[in-house]
Amino acid sequence: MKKFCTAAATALLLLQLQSQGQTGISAKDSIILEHGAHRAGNRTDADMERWRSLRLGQFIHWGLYAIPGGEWKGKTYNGAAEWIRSWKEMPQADYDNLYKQFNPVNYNPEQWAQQAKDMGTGYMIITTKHHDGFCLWPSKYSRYTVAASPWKKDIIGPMVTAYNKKGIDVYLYFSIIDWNHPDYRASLKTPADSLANSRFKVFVKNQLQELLLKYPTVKGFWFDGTWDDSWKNDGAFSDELEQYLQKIHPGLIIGSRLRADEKGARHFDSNGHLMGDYEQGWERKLPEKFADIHGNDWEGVMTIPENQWGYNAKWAGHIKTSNELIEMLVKSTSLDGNFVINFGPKSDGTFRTEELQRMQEIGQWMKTNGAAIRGGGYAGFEKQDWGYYIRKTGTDSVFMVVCNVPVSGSLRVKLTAQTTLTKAAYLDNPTQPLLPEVIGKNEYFLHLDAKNYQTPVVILLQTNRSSSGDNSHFEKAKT
Ligand code: FHN
Repeated sequence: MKKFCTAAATALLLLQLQSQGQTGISAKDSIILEHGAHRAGNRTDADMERWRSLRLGQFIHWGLYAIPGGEWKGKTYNGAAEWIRSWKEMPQADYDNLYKQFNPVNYNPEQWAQQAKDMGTGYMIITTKHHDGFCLWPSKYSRYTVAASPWKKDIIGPMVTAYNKKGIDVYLYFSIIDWNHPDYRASLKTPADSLANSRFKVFVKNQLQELLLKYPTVKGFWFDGTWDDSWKNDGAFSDELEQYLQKIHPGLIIGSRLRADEKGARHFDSNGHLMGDYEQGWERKLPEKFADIHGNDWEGVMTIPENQWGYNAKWAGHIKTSNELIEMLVKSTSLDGNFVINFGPKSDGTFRTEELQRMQEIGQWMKTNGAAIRGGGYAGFEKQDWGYYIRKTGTDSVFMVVCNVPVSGSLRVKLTAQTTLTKAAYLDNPTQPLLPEVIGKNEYFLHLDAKNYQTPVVILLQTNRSSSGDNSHFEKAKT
């Protein structure tokens, strides 16, 4: 039977959430949760403001799975390369011995950081430990680490230093699932399982604390592998863990994948409120419209092929082009979200050609148009078929990112009531005239130059939000 909400603090939180329209659950139907959401609305501190402003991220999945690269003994694994250990054709003992071959002699963190910088990346996420349990840092709590490999050295430290030097923030991916750890249990069926799980929780906490102490400049954790029963049925622990980590590392950013509430609800608690600092459920998909994000900070993570995160020698199926990825970045920004593109380096420490090409092409576009992305967000205008509006947050400057140029070359610009257009200009060529045709009080046509656009074209609009609807400046300009 549901317990009805009586506690003053819970009621206050609920009222705040309801007034912000973040929940479809009325106060009457809300239940008391000890381990549900602890905050109404988004974080407003400087760390979170920065995360929100960066918009473009680079995800790197790197680990032992890069060695087989989706193949074992001449056979091709159809799943995601980083899951190959779970394939029946690959004996687990063979996988668990791959660390003896991990020797990325061409690993050059400074070059990686430069490439990421050139792509326009504001932050990066690196897999410190994926589901296989292999640690890319020399953890004192595990023997299954880089220290035991022929490479011997830390991978993470030099990466954090190199990226930070280029002004790129670093986030640490950490999988709770750990196939290598003797105490990891997906579910707890016996008292012995529960004992093992208790030891495992201490191990997890120790490793996370170790990572924060070793790499104090990191900005947050990116948790994964939190869907097993053993984890999601222990909301008290993940709650305590999140609070502990944010206490020892103030400002630390943690998405919604870490926690479950005491009823096993993940991401959103049983009252429908987001747990964690941003919504982390957008994996290989993006929200369609602004209403889908319910006012929450969010981040989408995307693979270049269909579903490969770690290195797979044979990419199959549709491989996203740079323009597709740019459009996803633009769409995410226009919906107040961050967009993170995944790369899976080879086992020698280099990137495949297709990935390098995308980094360069996206970088080229960002060099000219990055001003529309960084610090951009939802504009509040009705979406049009040509693409996406992005507002330079807190200003009257709005970018139009045109991803589909109509055959007519005419772009309808529809602003909200009381908003008029005062100026329109190409972002890459502000002196070239772009005179709006006034078709209504708050409606215009912009006529693009007839040319073959190879990448999304960006137009910067200056708007006046408290206007009387006077468009005479354009009429004058036309005569
Ligand atoms: O199983 C993993 C997968 O390998 C990859 O790491 C992605 C990244 O978001 N997360 C998991 C699936 O949700």
